Amino acid sequence: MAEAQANIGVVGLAVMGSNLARNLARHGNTVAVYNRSYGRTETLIQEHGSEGTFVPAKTIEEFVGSLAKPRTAIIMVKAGEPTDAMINALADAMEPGDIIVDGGNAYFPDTIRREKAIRERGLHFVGCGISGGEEGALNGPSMMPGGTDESWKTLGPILESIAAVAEGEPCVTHIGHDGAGHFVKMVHNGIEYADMQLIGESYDLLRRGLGMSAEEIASTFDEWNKGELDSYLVEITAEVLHHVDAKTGKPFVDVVVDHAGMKGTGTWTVQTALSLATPVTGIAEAVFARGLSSMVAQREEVKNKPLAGPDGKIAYASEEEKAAFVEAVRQALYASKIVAYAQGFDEIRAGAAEHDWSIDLGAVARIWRGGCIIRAKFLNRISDAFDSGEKFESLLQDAYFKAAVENAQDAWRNVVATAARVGIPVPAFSSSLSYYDGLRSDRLPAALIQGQRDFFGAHTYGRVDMPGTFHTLWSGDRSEVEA
Ligand code: NBP
Repeated sequence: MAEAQANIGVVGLAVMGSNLARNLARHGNTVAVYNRSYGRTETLIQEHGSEGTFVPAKTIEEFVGSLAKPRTAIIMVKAGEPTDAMINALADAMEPGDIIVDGGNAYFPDTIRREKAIRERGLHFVGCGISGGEEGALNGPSMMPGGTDESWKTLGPILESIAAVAEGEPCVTHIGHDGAGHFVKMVHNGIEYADMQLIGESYDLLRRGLGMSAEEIASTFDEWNKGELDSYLVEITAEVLHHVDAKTGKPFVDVVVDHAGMKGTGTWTVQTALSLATPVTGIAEAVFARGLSSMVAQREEVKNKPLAGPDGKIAYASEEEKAAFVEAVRQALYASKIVAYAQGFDEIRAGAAEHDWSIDLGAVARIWRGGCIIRAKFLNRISDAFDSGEKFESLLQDAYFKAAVENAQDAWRNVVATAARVGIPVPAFSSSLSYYDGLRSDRLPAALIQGQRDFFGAHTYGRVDMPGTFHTLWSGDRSEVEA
Protein backbone atom coordinates (compact mmCIF):
# COMPACT_ATOMS: atom_id res chain seq x y z
CA MET A 1 0.00 0.00 0.00
CA ALA A 2 1.39 3.41 -1.00
CA GLU A 3 2.12 5.97 1.69
CA ALA A 4 -0.82 8.37 2.25
CA GLN A 5 0.97 11.35 0.76
CA ALA A 6 -1.21 12.81 -2.01
CA ASN A 7 -3.18 15.97 -1.16
CA ILE A 8 -5.51 15.43 -4.13
CA GLY A 9 -6.54 12.57 -6.37
CA VAL A 10 -8.00 12.35 -9.86
CA VAL A 11 -10.20 9.45 -10.96
CA GLY A 12 -10.69 9.09 -14.71
CA LEU A 13 -7.72 9.86 -16.90
CA ALA A 14 -9.23 10.48 -20.32
CA VAL A 15 -8.42 13.88 -21.82
CA MET A 16 -10.04 16.05 -19.12
CA GLY A 17 -8.87 14.04 -16.12
CA SER A 18 -5.26 13.63 -17.27
CA ASN A 19 -4.99 17.31 -18.16
CA LEU A 20 -6.42 18.30 -14.78
CA ALA A 21 -4.04 15.90 -13.00
CA ARG A 22 -1.09 17.41 -14.90
CA ASN A 23 -2.22 20.93 -14.06
CA LEU A 24 -2.49 19.96 -10.37
CA ALA A 25 0.95 18.31 -10.39
CA ARG A 26 2.56 21.27 -12.17
CA HIS A 27 1.28 23.51 -9.36
CA GLY A 28 2.98 21.63 -6.56
CA ASN A 29 0.19 19.24 -5.61
CA THR A 30 0.94 15.58 -5.03
CA VAL A 31 -1.61 13.89 -7.24
CA ALA A 32 -2.94 10.37 -6.80
CA VAL A 33 -4.23 9.06 -10.13
CA TYR A 34 -6.57 6.20 -10.96
CA ASN A 35 -8.36 5.05 -14.09
CA ARG A 36 -10.62 2.03 -14.58
CA SER A 37 -8.26 0.64 -17.21
CA TYR A 38 -4.68 0.95 -16.01
CA GLY A 39 -3.33 1.67 -19.51
CA ARG A 40 -4.37 5.34 -19.32
CA THR A 41 -2.62 5.68 -15.94
CA GLU A 42 0.57 4.20 -17.38
CA THR A 43 0.43 6.51 -20.38
CA LEU A 44 0.02 9.55 -18.16
CA ILE A 45 3.01 8.59 -16.01
CA GLN A 46 5.17 7.66 -19.01
CA GLU A 47 4.43 10.79 -21.00
CA HIS A 48 4.03 13.40 -18.26
CA GLY A 49 5.36 11.87 -15.04
CA SER A 50 8.21 14.40 -15.01
CA GLU A 51 5.82 17.36 -14.76
CA GLY A 52 5.26 16.88 -11.02
CA THR A 53 4.55 14.31 -8.33
CA PHE A 54 2.04 11.62 -9.30
CA VAL A 55 1.07 8.60 -7.26
CA PRO A 56 -0.39 6.00 -9.66
CA ALA A 57 -2.80 3.39 -8.34
CA LYS A 58 -4.14 0.18 -9.88
CA THR A 59 -7.16 -0.20 -7.63
CA ILE A 60 -9.57 2.18 -5.94
CA GLU A 61 -8.43 0.91 -2.54
CA GLU A 62 -4.80 1.63 -3.39
CA PHE A 63 -5.81 5.07 -4.72
CA VAL A 64 -7.74 5.96 -1.56
CA GLY A 65 -4.88 4.62 0.55
CA SER A 66 -2.45 6.99 -1.17
CA LEU A 67 -4.47 10.09 -0.21
CA ALA A 68 -3.71 12.18 2.89
CA LYS A 69 -6.71 13.07 5.13
CA PRO A 70 -9.13 14.59 4.53
CA ARG A 71 -8.94 12.51 1.38
CA THR A 72 -10.01 14.58 -1.61
CA ALA A 73 -10.67 13.04 -5.01
CA ILE A 74 -11.92 14.61 -8.23
CA ILE A 75 -13.92 12.33 -10.51
CA MET A 76 -13.50 13.05 -14.23
CA VAL A 77 -15.29 10.12 -15.85
CA LYS A 78 -18.12 9.96 -18.34
CA ALA A 79 -21.24 11.67 -16.99
CA GLY A 80 -24.21 9.57 -15.86
CA GLU A 81 -23.88 5.97 -14.67
CA PRO A 82 -20.04 5.83 -14.75
CA THR A 83 -20.01 8.86 -12.42
CA ASP A 84 -22.47 7.19 -10.02
CA ALA A 85 -20.39 4.00 -10.10
CA MET A 86 -17.19 5.87 -9.21
CA ILE A 87 -18.89 7.94 -6.48
CA ASN A 88 -20.13 4.75 -4.84
CA ALA A 89 -16.79 2.97 -5.17
CA LEU A 90 -14.99 5.94 -3.60
CA ALA A 91 -17.54 6.36 -0.83
CA ASP A 92 -17.18 2.65 0.03
CA ALA A 93 -13.41 3.01 0.34
CA MET A 94 -13.32 6.44 2.05
CA GLU A 95 -14.09 7.56 5.59
CA PRO A 96 -16.36 10.23 7.08
CA GLY A 97 -14.95 13.72 6.48
CA ASP A 98 -13.43 12.79 3.12
CA ILE A 99 -14.38 14.77 0.02
CA ILE A 100 -15.63 13.43 -3.32
CA VAL A 101 -15.67 15.97 -6.15
CA ASP A 102 -17.54 15.42 -9.42
CA GLY A 103 -15.82 17.57 -12.03
CA GLY A 104 -17.94 16.24 -14.90
CA ASN A 105 -20.86 17.95 -16.57
CA ALA A 106 -23.59 16.67 -14.25
CA TYR A 107 -27.20 17.88 -14.34
CA PHE A 108 -27.64 19.82 -11.09
CA PRO A 109 -30.64 17.78 -9.77
CA ASP A 110 -28.33 14.72 -9.96
CA THR A 111 -25.75 16.64 -7.95
CA ILE A 112 -28.38 17.54 -5.33
CA ARG A 113 -29.36 13.85 -5.12
CA ARG A 114 -25.77 12.65 -4.90
CA GLU A 115 -24.80 15.26 -2.32
CA LYS A 116 -27.66 14.18 -0.06
CA ALA A 117 -26.77 10.48 -0.37
CA ILE A 118 -23.07 11.08 0.31
CA ARG A 119 -23.76 13.52 3.17
CA GLU A 120 -25.87 10.82 4.83
CA ARG A 121 -22.77 8.62 4.77
CA GLY A 122 -20.76 11.31 6.58
CA LEU A 123 -18.68 12.35 3.56
CA HIS A 124 -18.66 15.59 1.57
CA PHE A 125 -19.79 15.71 -2.02
CA VAL A 126 -18.88 18.62 -4.27
CA GLY A 127 -20.40 19.08 -7.72
CA CYS A 128 -17.88 21.24 -9.53
CA GLY A 129 -18.56 22.75 -12.95
CA ILE A 130 -15.35 23.01 -14.95
CA SER A 131 -15.23 25.15 -18.08
CA GLY A 132 -12.51 25.63 -20.62
CA GLY A 133 -12.36 22.24 -22.30
CA GLU A 134 -9.14 20.29 -22.61
CA GLU A 135 -6.97 23.36 -22.89
CA GLY A 136 -8.51 24.92 -19.79
CA ALA A 137 -8.12 21.74 -17.75
CA LEU A 138 -4.39 21.76 -18.54
CA ASN A 139 -3.58 25.45 -18.36
CA GLY A 140 -6.24 26.94 -16.11
CA PRO A 141 -9.99 26.40 -16.18
CA SER A 142 -12.79 28.45 -14.68
CA MET A 143 -14.34 26.35 -11.92
CA MET A 144 -17.72 26.48 -10.21
CA PRO A 145 -17.73 24.26 -7.12
CA GLY A 146 -20.78 23.67 -4.93
CA GLY A 147 -20.79 21.66 -1.69
CA THR A 148 -20.34 22.47 1.96
CA ASP A 149 -18.35 25.37 3.43
CA GLU A 150 -16.19 22.79 5.20
CA SER A 151 -15.23 20.99 1.98
CA TRP A 152 -14.35 24.36 0.42
CA LYS A 153 -11.75 24.93 3.17
CA THR A 154 -9.76 21.93 1.89
CA LEU A 155 -10.67 22.07 -1.77
CA GLY A 156 -10.56 25.86 -2.26
CA PRO A 157 -6.77 26.31 -2.08
CA ILE A 158 -6.22 23.28 -4.33
CA LEU A 159 -8.60 24.60 -7.00
CA GLU A 160 -7.19 28.11 -6.65
CA SER A 161 -3.74 26.69 -7.40
CA ILE A 162 -4.83 25.48 -10.86
CA ALA A 163 -7.54 27.94 -11.91
CA ALA A 164 -7.17 30.45 -14.71
CA VAL A 165 -6.17 33.87 -13.44
CA ALA A 166 -8.03 37.00 -14.54
CA GLU A 167 -6.79 40.39 -13.40
CA GLY A 168 -4.76 38.72 -10.67
CA GLU A 169 -7.67 36.70 -9.27
CA PRO A 170 -8.19 32.92 -9.60
CA CYS A 171 -11.26 32.01 -11.64
CA VAL A 172 -12.87 29.87 -8.96
CA THR A 173 -15.20 30.65 -6.10
CA HIS A 174 -17.41 28.62 -3.77
CA ILE A 175 -20.73 29.06 -5.55
CA GLY A 176 -23.09 27.66 -2.91
CA HIS A 177 -24.31 24.41 -1.41
CA ASP A 178 -25.08 21.06 -3.08
CA GLY A 179 -26.02 21.60 -6.75
CA ALA A 180 -25.24 25.34 -6.95
CA GLY A 181 -21.94 24.84 -8.79
CA HIS A 182 -23.38 22.61 -11.49
CA PHE A 183 -26.40 24.93 -11.79
CA VAL A 184 -24.16 27.92 -12.50
CA LYS A 185 -22.07 25.84 -14.93
CA MET A 186 -25.29 24.86 -16.71
CA VAL A 187 -26.31 28.51 -17.13
CA HIS A 188 -22.76 29.34 -18.25
CA ASN A 189 -23.19 26.81 -21.05
CA GLY A 190 -26.62 28.22 -21.89
CA ILE A 191 -25.14 31.70 -22.24
CA GLU A 192 -22.41 30.16 -24.40
CA TYR A 193 -25.14 28.80 -26.73
CA ALA A 194 -26.76 32.27 -26.98
CA ASP A 195 -23.43 33.99 -27.58
CA MET A 196 -22.49 31.54 -30.34
CA GLN A 197 -25.91 31.86 -32.00
CA LEU A 198 -25.68 35.67 -31.96
CA ILE A 199 -22.24 35.50 -33.54
CA GLY A 200 -23.63 33.05 -36.10
CA GLU A 201 -26.48 35.41 -36.97
CA SER A 202 -23.99 38.27 -37.38
CA TYR A 203 -21.92 36.13 -39.74
CA ASP A 204 -24.99 35.17 -41.77
CA LEU A 205 -26.03 38.81 -42.19
CA LEU A 206 -22.57 39.77 -43.43
CA ARG A 207 -22.02 36.69 -45.60
CA ARG A 208 -25.41 36.07 -47.17
CA GLY A 209 -26.82 39.53 -46.67
CA LEU A 210 -23.92 41.75 -47.70
CA GLY A 211 -22.08 39.12 -49.76
CA MET A 212 -18.81 39.51 -47.84
CA SER A 213 -16.21 36.74 -48.12
CA ALA A 214 -15.29 34.51 -45.17
CA GLU A 215 -11.88 36.21 -45.09
CA GLU A 216 -13.40 39.72 -45.03
CA ILE A 217 -15.70 38.69 -42.19
CA ALA A 218 -12.77 37.11 -40.33
CA SER A 219 -11.00 40.48 -40.47
CA THR A 220 -14.20 42.19 -39.28
CA PHE A 221 -14.33 39.89 -36.25
CA ASP A 222 -10.64 40.59 -35.63
CA GLU A 223 -11.53 44.29 -35.50
CA TRP A 224 -14.58 43.71 -33.29
CA ASN A 225 -12.38 41.76 -30.89
CA LYS A 226 -10.41 44.93 -30.18
CA GLY A 227 -13.41 46.76 -28.73
CA GLU A 228 -16.31 46.15 -26.38
CA LEU A 229 -16.94 42.70 -27.96
CA ASP A 230 -13.43 41.53 -26.95
CA SER A 231 -14.00 37.86 -26.05
CA TYR A 232 -12.75 34.34 -26.60
CA LEU A 233 -15.73 33.42 -28.80
CA VAL A 234 -15.26 36.42 -31.11
CA GLU A 235 -11.53 35.68 -31.27
CA ILE A 236 -12.00 32.02 -32.26
CA THR A 237 -14.76 32.99 -34.73
CA ALA A 238 -12.16 35.05 -36.60
CA GLU A 239 -9.74 32.11 -36.50
CA VAL A 240 -12.32 29.66 -37.83
CA LEU A 241 -13.27 32.09 -40.62
CA HIS A 242 -9.63 32.72 -41.59
CA HIS A 243 -9.05 28.96 -41.86
CA VAL A 244 -8.84 27.52 -45.39
CA ASP A 245 -9.65 23.87 -46.10
CA ALA A 246 -6.46 22.14 -47.23
CA LYS A 247 -8.32 19.60 -49.39
CA THR A 248 -10.34 22.04 -51.49
CA GLY A 249 -8.77 25.45 -50.94
CA LYS A 250 -12.21 26.73 -49.94
CA PRO A 251 -12.97 28.60 -46.75
CA PHE A 252 -13.19 25.94 -44.02
CA VAL A 253 -16.64 27.19 -42.98
CA ASP A 254 -17.97 26.35 -46.47
CA VAL A 255 -17.02 22.68 -46.29
CA VAL A 256 -18.54 22.02 -42.86
CA VAL A 257 -22.04 20.45 -42.76
CA ASP A 258 -24.43 23.05 -41.30
CA HIS A 259 -26.08 20.86 -38.64
CA ALA A 260 -25.08 22.11 -35.19
CA GLY A 261 -24.73 19.46 -32.51
CA MET A 262 -25.35 19.73 -28.78
CA LYS A 263 -24.65 17.68 -25.70
CA GLY A 264 -27.60 18.85 -23.61
CA THR A 265 -26.53 21.61 -21.24
CA GLY A 266 -28.31 24.27 -23.33
CA THR A 267 -31.47 22.19 -23.23
CA TRP A 268 -31.16 21.79 -19.45
CA THR A 269 -30.75 25.55 -19.09
CA VAL A 270 -33.97 26.18 -21.00
CA GLN A 271 -35.91 23.38 -19.29
CA THR A 272 -34.85 24.73 -15.91
CA ALA A 273 -35.71 28.29 -16.92
CA LEU A 274 -39.17 27.11 -18.00
CA SER A 275 -39.76 25.52 -14.61
CA LEU A 276 -38.58 28.73 -12.91
CA ALA A 277 -40.74 30.85 -15.28
CA THR A 278 -37.64 32.88 -16.16
CA PRO A 279 -37.52 33.98 -19.81
CA VAL A 280 -34.14 33.12 -21.25
CA THR A 281 -35.24 33.84 -24.80
CA GLY A 282 -31.74 34.20 -26.29
CA ILE A 283 -30.64 30.82 -24.92
CA ALA A 284 -33.91 29.13 -25.92
CA GLU A 285 -33.71 30.47 -29.48
CA ALA A 286 -30.10 29.31 -29.68
CA VAL A 287 -31.09 25.77 -28.67
CA PHE A 288 -34.01 25.76 -31.12
CA ALA A 289 -31.82 27.16 -33.91
CA ARG A 290 -29.41 24.23 -33.47
CA GLY A 291 -32.45 21.95 -33.54
CA LEU A 292 -33.70 23.54 -36.78
CA SER A 293 -30.27 23.23 -38.37
CA SER A 294 -30.38 19.48 -37.73
CA MET A 295 -33.95 18.91 -39.06
CA VAL A 296 -32.53 17.08 -42.04
CA ALA A 297 -35.79 15.72 -43.46
CA GLN A 298 -37.61 19.04 -43.34
CA ARG A 299 -34.68 20.98 -44.79
CA GLU A 300 -34.26 18.44 -47.59
CA GLU A 301 -37.93 18.67 -48.42
CA VAL A 302 -37.68 22.45 -48.70
CA LYS A 303 -34.67 22.12 -50.99
CA ASN A 304 -36.82 20.07 -53.34
CA LYS A 305 -39.99 22.12 -52.90
CA PRO A 306 -38.80 25.65 -52.03
CA LEU A 307 -40.84 27.83 -49.70
CA ALA A 308 -41.20 31.22 -51.35
CA GLY A 309 -39.57 34.31 -49.84
CA PRO A 310 -36.94 36.99 -50.41
CA ASP A 311 -33.41 35.95 -51.38
CA GLY A 312 -31.51 37.16 -48.30
CA LYS A 313 -29.58 39.88 -50.14
CA ILE A 314 -29.21 43.26 -48.48
CA ALA A 315 -28.97 46.04 -51.07
CA TYR A 316 -26.53 48.88 -50.44
CA ALA A 317 -25.70 51.87 -52.61
CA SER A 318 -22.12 52.53 -51.53
CA GLU A 319 -19.21 51.14 -49.52
CA GLU A 320 -20.14 53.65 -46.77
CA GLU A 321 -23.64 52.22 -46.59
CA LYS A 322 -22.24 48.70 -46.42
CA ALA A 323 -19.80 49.70 -43.66
CA ALA A 324 -22.64 51.36 -41.77
CA PHE A 325 -24.63 48.12 -41.83
CA VAL A 326 -21.61 46.13 -40.62
CA GLU A 327 -21.35 48.56 -37.72
CA ALA A 328 -25.10 48.18 -37.06
CA VAL A 329 -24.64 44.41 -36.85
CA ARG A 330 -21.81 44.90 -34.36
CA GLN A 331 -24.06 47.06 -32.21
CA ALA A 332 -26.96 44.61 -32.50
CA LEU A 333 -24.61 41.83 -31.43
CA TYR A 334 -23.49 43.78 -28.39
CA ALA A 335 -27.02 44.72 -27.31
CA SER A 336 -28.35 41.17 -27.81
CA LYS A 337 -25.37 39.76 -25.94
CA ILE A 338 -26.09 42.01 -22.98
CA VAL A 339 -29.69 40.76 -22.98
CA ALA A 340 -28.54 37.12 -23.11
CA TYR A 341 -26.23 37.63 -20.11
CA ALA A 342 -28.93 39.57 -18.21
CA GLN A 343 -31.31 36.67 -18.79
CA GLY A 344 -28.70 34.11 -17.70
CA PHE A 345 -28.05 35.99 -14.47
CA ASP A 346 -31.83 36.22 -13.93
CA GLU A 347 -31.94 32.42 -14.13
CA ILE A 348 -29.14 32.09 -11.60
CA ARG A 349 -30.94 34.48 -9.27
CA ALA A 350 -34.21 32.54 -9.68
CA GLY A 351 -32.45 29.20 -9.17
CA ALA A 352 -30.74 30.51 -6.05
CA ALA A 353 -34.10 31.64 -4.62
CA GLU A 354 -35.72 28.30 -5.47
CA HIS A 355 -32.94 26.17 -3.96
CA ASP A 356 -31.95 28.45 -1.11
CA TRP A 357 -28.44 29.08 -2.40
CA SER A 358 -26.67 32.29 -1.54
CA ILE A 359 -24.91 33.04 -4.83
CA ASP A 360 -22.69 36.09 -5.25
CA LEU A 361 -23.50 37.15 -8.83
CA GLY A 362 -20.51 39.53 -8.95
CA ALA A 363 -18.19 36.66 -8.04
CA VAL A 364 -19.77 34.49 -10.76
CA ALA A 365 -19.06 37.21 -13.34
CA ARG A 366 -15.48 37.50 -12.04
CA ILE A 367 -14.69 33.78 -12.36
CA TRP A 368 -16.02 33.80 -15.92
CA ARG A 369 -13.46 36.43 -16.96
CA GLY A 370 -10.78 33.82 -17.56
CA GLY A 371 -10.43 30.13 -18.42
CA CYS A 372 -13.97 29.55 -19.66
CA ILE A 373 -15.56 29.63 -23.09
CA ILE A 374 -17.62 32.79 -22.47
CA ARG A 375 -14.68 34.77 -21.12
CA ALA A 376 -15.09 38.32 -22.27
CA LYS A 377 -13.90 41.77 -21.44
CA PHE A 378 -17.39 42.99 -20.62
CA LEU A 379 -17.68 40.52 -17.72
CA ASN A 380 -15.66 43.13 -15.81
CA ARG A 381 -18.59 45.48 -16.37
CA ILE A 382 -21.02 42.83 -15.16
CA SER A 383 -19.04 42.16 -11.99
CA ASP A 384 -18.75 45.94 -11.42
CA ALA A 385 -22.53 46.20 -11.77
CA PHE A 386 -23.26 43.45 -9.25
CA ASP A 387 -20.50 44.59 -6.88
CA SER A 388 -21.60 48.23 -6.92
CA GLY A 389 -24.30 47.55 -4.35
CA GLU A 390 -26.76 49.28 -6.65
CA LYS A 391 -30.14 47.54 -6.43
CA PHE A 392 -31.57 46.38 -9.73
CA GLU A 393 -33.85 43.54 -10.76
CA SER A 394 -32.34 43.30 -14.24
CA LEU A 395 -28.77 43.89 -15.35
CA LEU A 396 -30.36 46.08 -18.04
CA GLN A 397 -31.02 48.66 -15.31
CA ASP A 398 -27.35 49.04 -14.43
CA ALA A 399 -26.22 52.46 -15.64
CA TYR A 400 -23.50 51.13 -17.96
CA PHE A 401 -25.62 48.45 -19.63
CA LYS A 402 -28.71 50.68 -19.78
CA ALA A 403 -26.73 53.26 -21.72
CA ALA A 404 -25.04 50.63 -23.90
CA VAL A 405 -28.34 49.09 -25.00
CA GLU A 406 -30.06 52.46 -25.42
CA ASN A 407 -27.19 53.64 -27.62
CA ALA A 408 -27.28 50.48 -29.71
CA GLN A 409 -30.99 50.21 -30.14
CA ASP A 410 -31.47 52.15 -33.38
CA ALA A 411 -28.90 49.93 -35.06
CA TRP A 412 -30.40 46.84 -33.40
CA ARG A 413 -33.90 47.66 -34.68
CA ASN A 414 -32.55 48.36 -38.14
CA VAL A 415 -30.73 45.01 -38.25
CA VAL A 416 -33.76 43.00 -37.06
CA ALA A 417 -36.09 44.83 -39.48
CA THR A 418 -33.66 44.40 -42.39
CA ALA A 419 -33.20 40.70 -41.64
CA ALA A 420 -36.97 40.18 -41.58
CA ARG A 421 -37.38 42.10 -44.84
CA VAL A 422 -34.69 40.17 -46.76
CA GLY A 423 -35.44 36.78 -45.19
CA ILE A 424 -32.39 36.03 -43.03
CA PRO A 425 -33.30 34.25 -39.80
CA VAL A 426 -32.17 36.15 -36.69
CA PRO A 427 -34.07 34.39 -33.90
CA ALA A 428 -31.67 35.40 -31.12
CA PHE A 429 -31.34 39.04 -32.27
CA SER A 430 -35.07 39.48 -32.64
CA SER A 431 -36.11 37.63 -29.48
CA SER A 432 -33.61 39.68 -27.48
CA LEU A 433 -35.06 42.89 -28.89
CA SER A 434 -38.59 41.70 -28.14
CA TYR A 435 -37.54 40.87 -24.59
CA TYR A 436 -36.13 44.37 -24.23
CA ASP A 437 -39.33 45.91 -25.60
CA GLY A 438 -41.39 43.59 -23.41
CA LEU A 439 -39.60 44.87 -20.31
CA ARG A 440 -40.04 48.47 -21.49
CA SER A 441 -43.76 48.14 -22.11
CA ASP A 442 -45.94 49.95 -19.66
CA ARG A 443 -48.88 47.69 -20.50
CA LEU A 444 -48.54 44.20 -21.96
CA PRO A 445 -51.20 42.17 -23.77
CA ALA A 446 -51.06 39.84 -20.77
CA ALA A 447 -54.16 41.75 -19.64
CA LEU A 448 -56.05 40.36 -22.63
CA ILE A 449 -54.66 36.89 -21.94
CA GLN A 450 -55.99 37.12 -18.38
CA GLY A 451 -59.38 38.03 -19.85
CA GLN A 452 -59.27 35.00 -22.16
CA ARG A 453 -58.21 32.72 -19.32
CA ASP A 454 -61.03 33.97 -17.17
CA PHE A 455 -63.49 33.52 -20.05
CA PHE A 456 -62.75 29.87 -20.81
CA GLY A 457 -61.44 28.62 -17.50
CA ALA A 458 -62.61 30.99 -14.73
CA HIS A 459 -58.92 31.52 -13.92
CA THR A 460 -59.73 34.97 -12.38
CA TYR A 461 -57.81 38.23 -12.73
CA GLY A 462 -56.66 41.24 -10.74
CA ARG A 463 -57.87 44.79 -11.44
CA VAL A 464 -55.61 47.81 -11.89
CA ASP A 465 -57.88 49.99 -9.76
CA MET A 466 -58.52 47.89 -6.67
CA PRO A 467 -57.00 44.99 -4.73
CA GLY A 468 -58.49 41.51 -4.85
CA THR A 469 -59.18 38.71 -7.30
CA PHE A 470 -62.14 38.82 -9.67
CA HIS A 471 -64.14 36.73 -12.12
CA THR A 472 -66.62 37.83 -14.75
CA LEU A 473 -69.71 35.67 -15.24
CA TRP A 474 -69.04 35.27 -18.97
CA SER A 475 -71.80 32.77 -19.68
CA GLY A 476 -74.24 34.62 -17.44
CA ASP A 477 -75.01 38.31 -17.26
CA ARG A 478 -71.29 39.28 -17.48
CA SER A 479 -71.33 40.94 -14.13
CA GLU A 480 -68.16 40.80 -12.06
CA VAL A 481 -67.86 38.86 -8.82
CA GLU A 482 -65.08 38.75 -6.29
CA ALA A 483 -63.38 35.36 -6.46
P1 NBP B 1 -15.12 10.88 -21.18
O1 NBP B 1 -16.40 11.58 -20.90
O2 NBP B 1 -14.85 10.45 -22.57
O3 NBP B 1 -15.04 9.58 -20.24
C1 NBP B 1 -13.95 8.69 -20.32
C2 NBP B 1 -13.50 8.30 -18.92
O4 NBP B 1 -14.59 7.69 -18.20
C3 NBP B 1 -12.39 7.28 -18.95
O5 NBP B 1 -11.52 7.54 -17.88
C4 NBP B 1 -13.14 5.97 -18.75
O6 NBP B 1 -12.36 4.94 -18.23
C5 NBP B 1 -14.13 6.41 -17.73
N1 NBP B 1 -15.25 5.48 -17.52
C6 NBP B 1 -16.25 5.11 -18.34
BR1 NBP B 1 -16.42 5.66 -20.08
N2 NBP B 1 -17.11 4.26 -17.79
C7 NBP B 1 -16.64 4.05 -16.55
C8 NBP B 1 -17.10 3.28 -15.48
N3 NBP B 1 -18.23 2.57 -15.57
N4 NBP B 1 -16.36 3.27 -14.34
C9 NBP B 1 -15.24 4.00 -14.25
N5 NBP B 1 -14.76 4.78 -15.24
C10 NBP B 1 -15.46 4.81 -16.37
O7 NBP B 1 -13.87 11.75 -20.65
P2 NBP B 1 -13.55 13.30 -20.80
O8 NBP B 1 -13.89 13.81 -22.16
O9 NBP B 1 -12.18 13.44 -20.29
O10 NBP B 1 -14.58 14.01 -19.80
C11 NBP B 1 -14.62 13.67 -18.41
C12 NBP B 1 -15.76 14.44 -17.76
O11 NBP B 1 -15.50 15.84 -17.90
C13 NBP B 1 -17.13 14.19 -18.39
O12 NBP B 1 -18.11 14.18 -17.39
C14 NBP B 1 -17.34 15.40 -19.28
O13 NBP B 1 -18.71 15.71 -19.44
C15 NBP B 1 -16.63 16.48 -18.48
N6 NBP B 1 -16.17 17.62 -19.25
C16 NBP B 1 -15.59 17.46 -20.45
C17 NBP B 1 -15.15 18.55 -21.17
C18 NBP B 1 -14.48 18.38 -22.49
O14 NBP B 1 -14.18 19.43 -23.11
N7 NBP B 1 -14.21 17.18 -22.94
C19 NBP B 1 -15.29 19.83 -20.62
C20 NBP B 1 -15.85 19.97 -19.37
C21 NBP B 1 -16.28 18.84 -18.69
P3 NBP B 1 -11.65 3.90 -19.24
O15 NBP B 1 -10.38 4.57 -19.68
O16 NBP B 1 -11.41 2.72 -18.39
O17 NBP B 1 -12.61 3.64 -20.38
